[in-house]
Amino acid sequence: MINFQRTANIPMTGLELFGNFPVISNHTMKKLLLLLSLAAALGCGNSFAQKATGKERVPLKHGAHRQGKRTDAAMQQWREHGLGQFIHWGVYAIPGGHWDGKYFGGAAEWIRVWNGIPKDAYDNLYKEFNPTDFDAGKWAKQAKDMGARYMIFTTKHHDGFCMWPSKYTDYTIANTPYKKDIVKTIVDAYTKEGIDVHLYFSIIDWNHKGYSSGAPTTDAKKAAYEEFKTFTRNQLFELLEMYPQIKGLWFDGSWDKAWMNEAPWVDQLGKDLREKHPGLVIGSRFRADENGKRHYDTNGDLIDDYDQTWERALPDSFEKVKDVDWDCVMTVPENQWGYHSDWRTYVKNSYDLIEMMVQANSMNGNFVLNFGPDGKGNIRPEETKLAKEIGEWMKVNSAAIYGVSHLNWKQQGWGYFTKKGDNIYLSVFNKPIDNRVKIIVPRGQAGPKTAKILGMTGTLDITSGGKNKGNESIFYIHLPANAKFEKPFVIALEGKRDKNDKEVYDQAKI
Ligand code: JFZ
Repeated sequence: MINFQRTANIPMTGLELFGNFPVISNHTMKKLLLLLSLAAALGCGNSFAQKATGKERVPLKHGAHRQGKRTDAAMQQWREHGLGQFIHWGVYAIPGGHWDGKYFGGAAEWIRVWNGIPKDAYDNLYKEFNPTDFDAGKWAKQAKDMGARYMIFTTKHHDGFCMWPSKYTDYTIANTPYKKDIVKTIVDAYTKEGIDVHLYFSIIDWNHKGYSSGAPTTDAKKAAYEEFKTFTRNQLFELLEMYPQIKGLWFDGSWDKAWMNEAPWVDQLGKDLREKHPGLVIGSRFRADENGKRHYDTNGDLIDDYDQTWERALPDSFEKVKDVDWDCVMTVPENQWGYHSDWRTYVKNSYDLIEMMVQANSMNGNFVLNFGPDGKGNIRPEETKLAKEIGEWMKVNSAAIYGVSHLNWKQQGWGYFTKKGDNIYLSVFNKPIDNRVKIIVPRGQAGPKTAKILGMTGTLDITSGGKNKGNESIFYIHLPANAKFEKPFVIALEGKRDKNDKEVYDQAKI
């Protein structure tokens, strides 16, 4: 059966299949038809299942190059990270959302597009960039203490300023008063702490004369764009050459029409980068297919290694996750990535963020929290406080985050499930008023043998609530009535109940 499924999985329509058999006997034809209808009826294999629902797969040259998740060790490592840190740092940290005393309400790293600021003034800011307080070791230590297992650093944002001494432009850190290679310092310090580094790279570059946001129209613009493509390619290879320890590239800006029109070229670039750097992890925000479809190609398959669409947002149910790897990148205020000295929208607290982290991991996603250091190289006190509080939580509860995956038990109002091997974690954000944490175990599955709260000694009583109409087993895990919970906490369920475990049926206590 499995073998049959594999053969049937080759994406061919019935017509194409017959086209491959120029001489076909009646007998063979009947056999083939039988096979085809069988496959369709059983819903085996993608092409057939989709045909049965009326959707034809379109042959694509530059769509997804794989169906299903990557299975190699490098990707497995990425998948298990659970928590990451994003750092947006560049010359935009100097104005920090203000120019000439005026407040810019948009994302601070976008200030250059603001009408209130002359472009050439912005483009000369780098001459003042001198972050004398920058201490990569301190940042890396803080990230480690927060529990981050990977980090993403902005090598070049949309403004085009390079935080490494690129030999392909003068608009780099080498020509600031600071001079030193910031990317190298970051890569070394984080790698030393055992944190994987991924490099953010914007394919939008407002500083390059050949860059075009729309499809270039004139011959001169087309030629200039060709130069920009070569420049971009050179810079990417330069980054891999200079920082061979990095694990992935986090692309941004690929919504640009000019870039989207270059599907074959970008596809080849991706292949070459992967060849140069085996194991390289690249998300879905890198390239479009030949029909301009981004993230998911024309056939609905994920482009590249993980879904990058969850930016400042989380899926509200596991059904929204299309059985792919994904990350959620999150800002502390509503939408500020680079340093803004005056946050005026709601600022998330550590419980908001811990809940989002758990939520993401309960649906197989990694959670990545953004930091925007200031122009001198300091991480602001608000972010330091959050990192500390998340870290304190992680010290006790990280088992519910690292290497976990989705558990298909019915979600209850108290919080979220994650699982690792046979262990099940219940991250409780809303403590039930009667101190009973309810779980509904699917039909045919055993309930838990033991329950304990991470960071506390002793086990919790588990009582049975019998079976419901759907033959699912209900259990109540009893919280110690006198325990004070000041933070979200995690209950770990271990082992499986067997026939000899006496069921004590719970009586409502209120
Ligand atoms: C982009 C950048 O423009 C922004 O400055 C920041 O670096 C962020 C991480 O990425 O912003 C986006 C990208 C994608 C969407 C929205 C903002 N999107 O898909 O909705």
